Amino acid sequence: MIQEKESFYISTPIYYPSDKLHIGHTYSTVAADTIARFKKLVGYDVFFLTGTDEHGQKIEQAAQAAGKGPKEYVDKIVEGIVHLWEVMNIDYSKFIRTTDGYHVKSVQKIFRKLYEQGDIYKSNYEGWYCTPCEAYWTNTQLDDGKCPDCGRQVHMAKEEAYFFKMSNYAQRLIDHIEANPKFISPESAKNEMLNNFLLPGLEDLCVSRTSFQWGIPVDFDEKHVVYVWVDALSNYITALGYLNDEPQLMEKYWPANVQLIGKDILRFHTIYWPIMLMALGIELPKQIYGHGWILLKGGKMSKSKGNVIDPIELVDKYGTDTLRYYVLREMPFGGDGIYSEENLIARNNSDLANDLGNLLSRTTSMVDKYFGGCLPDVKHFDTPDTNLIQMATELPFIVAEYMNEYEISNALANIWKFVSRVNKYIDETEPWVLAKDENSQARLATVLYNLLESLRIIAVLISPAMPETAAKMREALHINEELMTWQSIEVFGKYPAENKVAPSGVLFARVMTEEEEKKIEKRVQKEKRKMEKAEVKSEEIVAEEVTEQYPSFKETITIEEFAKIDLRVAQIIKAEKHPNADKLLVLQVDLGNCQKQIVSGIAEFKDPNDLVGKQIVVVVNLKPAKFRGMVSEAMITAVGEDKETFAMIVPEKEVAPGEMVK
Ligand code: ME8
Repeated sequence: MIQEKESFYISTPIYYPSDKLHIGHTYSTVAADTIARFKKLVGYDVFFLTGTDEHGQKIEQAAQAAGKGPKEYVDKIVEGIVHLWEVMNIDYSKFIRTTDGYHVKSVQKIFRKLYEQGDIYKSNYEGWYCTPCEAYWTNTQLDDGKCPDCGRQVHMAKEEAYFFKMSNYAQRLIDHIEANPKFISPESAKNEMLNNFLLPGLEDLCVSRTSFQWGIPVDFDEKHVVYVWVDALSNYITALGYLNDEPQLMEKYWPANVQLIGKDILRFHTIYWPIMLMALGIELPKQIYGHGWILLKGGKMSKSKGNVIDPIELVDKYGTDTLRYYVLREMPFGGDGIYSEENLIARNNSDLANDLGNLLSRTTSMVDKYFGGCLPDVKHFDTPDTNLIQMATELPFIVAEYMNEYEISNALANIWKFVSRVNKYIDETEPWVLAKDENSQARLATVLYNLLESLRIIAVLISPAMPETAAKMREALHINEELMTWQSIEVFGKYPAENKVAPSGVLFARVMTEEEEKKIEKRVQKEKRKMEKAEVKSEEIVAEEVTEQYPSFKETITIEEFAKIDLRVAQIIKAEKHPNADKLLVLQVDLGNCQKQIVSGIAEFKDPNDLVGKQIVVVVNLKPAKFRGMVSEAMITAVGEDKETFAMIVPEKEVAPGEMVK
């Protein structure tokens, strides 16, 4: 824990409003938001900057093609970006647009200052120009005659231009990188920048353009506009008031603690940007972190391939926190990750719906059922508690260590190790068994208390990554904001005694995978074919009718008669006591393509908390019947008459819900 409020400044790249933002952009911003929220949680005074990079030839051309003025064109797209960040629950401190007046003025002052002090000079530029990247390249830099950054066609261009004497600062930058090993992270990015760009020698950078208009004019030579990267990179300081009206933010937050970027824009951020800052006499950011790419199985996402993944569509289908969790968990920080919707669904179903969601609903419903929602303030500790409490106490330190290195995926993996541990604790302590023994009430209350407290710790730890889920958990646990602070989880046992909770709602809904859907479709088709074949076969059997008598428990039936009974594997998704009958349980079961309710007389044999998640065999085409007002649409299969002998019929291994029993 830090003693005083230290400042922490984090930025994302500012996005081009020329394309629809996709899941890759979302990753950058969600990762930055998670780090910002974490730093706030542990007590920093955080400034989190994001925004849009709105100038340049590419945008000018796109606006022309759309028959709009460039400002009108970008305004519309920026609206969509702001909306996307709202949907993704991004809590930025400031959203900068490079068309904002204060930014434009500061950039003009920056350019003039660099010119007046001799870092920028006027000359002619001739070289290979890549329009989409807005970059000039030399012959040797071209990759097979194409742009080395994007691989597209370049063309020869010549223009009067201003140049920045990069070489003046190259050695200082090399020294800085060597003296500050984490300045460029990860290590691979640092080596790439040193070996490919800095050590071979830097050429002067062309920092103005005359071939188009849509940019910030050089105020002392108006036919030039400022090179879009000088304009864009400056945003990190103009947003803090550098050379404009409110420089106090600059004093408070600069130098930035971490500037998060994708690895494709490393060269601009780790070479041009620090050199610009050196020339302006400004301290360098502490760290530039180049994260990997979200790729698709077939490679990069691109509009031309038509395979861009739209985050809004995913949020509509799965919810904000499922998407946030997925990108944060699946992307190794620094490395690339492969996006697939099946993996997203699998994470949602296993980590979120099953492991976390069920843990919360099981716990709150047990507290409700056994103690009317309010645990008595008595404690009876036992062996399994020691390990659980130790793990819970160590966890915040482990998570903080990973988060301080921006290894969000590892931080989440450790939180989920604890979620599994807590689930195992329920199996070890068997609260439903304790509930039946009058002498075990103190022990039962202790177990349930430990569960509530563990859930509170989990809620605090996941709050930077999944703020909405953390808030839902806080509500379900019925605790105030003070118990959601970092300090409050450094010691186990802050959950208030005799606090009242109610059974929670569903945190994450289980989603059927495309594979499951396909399987069901395949099964339906297979069954159809079988039925057709069976008809033929049954005719054959009829032709060879057997007349002898065979022993039988009940009257013998034909295969056609048996085929009338539709037996299926069902997954129990909810189980609770019948409100008006002690002997009955009401089960909700998943049958793959539908859900059914079953009212069953097994309350004396089975604890409902024990049933959720189990697969059983049920008869699904029995005529529905009502039991004390509740409809039963199917029937479970089981053996036994009493507690000792009772056993449900279950498949030998997990199968897709809805699978036919034959
Ligand atoms: O580069 N996976 O803007 P931009 C991960 N305006 N990250 C990705 C990605 C993917 N599939 N696709 C893009 C720019 N990104 C400039 C920045 S900053 C002064 C100016 C990341 O909208 C990309 O790496 O093209 C970059 O960090 C960010 O999205 C913005 O990309």
